[in-house]
Amino acid sequence: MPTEEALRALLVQTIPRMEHRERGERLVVELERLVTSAGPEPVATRFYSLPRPHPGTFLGKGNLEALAAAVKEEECNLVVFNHTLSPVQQRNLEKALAAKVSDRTGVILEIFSARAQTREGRLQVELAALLYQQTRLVRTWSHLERQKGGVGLRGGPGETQIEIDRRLIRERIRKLERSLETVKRTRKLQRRARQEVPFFSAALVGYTNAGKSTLFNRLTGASVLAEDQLFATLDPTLRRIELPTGDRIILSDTVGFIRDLPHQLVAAFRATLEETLEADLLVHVVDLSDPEWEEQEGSVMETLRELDADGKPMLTLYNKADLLAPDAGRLERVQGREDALILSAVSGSGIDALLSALGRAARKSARVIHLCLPVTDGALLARLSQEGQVLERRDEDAAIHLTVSLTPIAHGRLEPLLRDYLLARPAQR
Ligand SMILES: Nc1nc2c(ncn2[C@@H]2O[C@H](COP(=O)(O)OP(=O)(O)OP(=O)(O)O)[C@@H](O)[C@H]2O)c(=O)[nH]1
Ligand SMILES: [Mg+2]
Repeated sequence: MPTEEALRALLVQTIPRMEHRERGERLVVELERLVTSAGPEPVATRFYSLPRPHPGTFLGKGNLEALAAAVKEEECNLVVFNHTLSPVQQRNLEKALAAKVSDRTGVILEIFSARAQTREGRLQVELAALLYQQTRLVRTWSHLERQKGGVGLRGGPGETQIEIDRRLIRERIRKLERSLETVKRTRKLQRRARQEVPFFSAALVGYTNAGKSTLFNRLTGASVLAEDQLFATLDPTLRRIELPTGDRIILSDTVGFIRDLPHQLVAAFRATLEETLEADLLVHVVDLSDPEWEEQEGSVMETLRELDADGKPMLTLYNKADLLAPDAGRLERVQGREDALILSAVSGSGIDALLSALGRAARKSARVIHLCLPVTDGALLARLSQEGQVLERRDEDAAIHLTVSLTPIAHGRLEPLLRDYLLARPAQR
């Protein structure tokens, strides 16, 4: 068994007919980056024209022979299919090719398991890997072994070993689900605490590598890992920022999406994603410089639909404009779209317009109320300035006139306490 550093990967892309080669090549660019992000070195690619996958070996006989020869010729010990393989196909291919075989989901799981930082993240990734593993009991190349607490499957298990492994996996899944429940309960408490925060919240979402973290860092002055790697970010991060208008908002950065996101991953990450998506506004970052930008934008929308977050207010950012020629056709295509901006997180062009748009969105959602409080009610005054933003204050002998901006959530919470003091409009001097 080769060590991880020595993994040389041969990539396989099938296309319905050879005329589709161009699209196939674009899809392989993404697979190459996925494989590199996971560790192995992609050394070569082979395209096969395949109208329909073969149930047993995915590729038909002729193509399989050609692939086996390519594996030898390129001295590869790992073959990665840019498709979903059934457990049976994966096993048969490993035999026929005398190399490790992985599909796209396997690669994505590898990256996630290497990246997960928080306890919840690690539990979710392990759960996703086990749900995937449960159906096949063939390792991709290292996961479960590398993970602390993994069940440590041995390669090429015999029948009885498979039975034992199945049981171990089932037990481990149950245990993980219980641990995740505990973590989730804790997070729920934290979330309630967060909802006390009186600020408008915006969540960055988008395809992996679109530039979310780069933008997040530019806007918040944080230094979240931003890299030319797929799934650089895994765990959500939140920061408070103050807009030039003085409006304060909460911005979050989170895991990127990818086309055909393995459903085990969506399921495992559902809780985290849903929580992030509870924001008042989704800021969808699209890499306009990527030839696949439209497909990527579409698959993000699809994932949002799966998570029931597609109805949320959304601002779309067409990023990496600095990489496009000023007369690029796609700039024209997105120019003037409603609720959309063209910008560059790296050069900074368009950032001012983004800040204004965020300010407008924050103000639009805010409830501005006018109050006349008795000076004796210090406690209520304190809560108002804690949970809202006091825009105006005028002190009189026995009363304080206030204009306060509240988020819808804070408004709902404070409304019963304020009822007696509300004014329809600011009091006249
Ligand atoms: N030229 C250019 N490069 C950019 C721009 N924005 C981001 N990048 C680059 O794109 C790569 C990915 O950026 P990230 O910010 O890590 O992307 P992300 O969306 O957070 O990606 P994940 O966390 O992997 O989902 C990095 O190499 C950035 O430097 C931009 O406006 N112009
Ligand atoms: Mg990121």
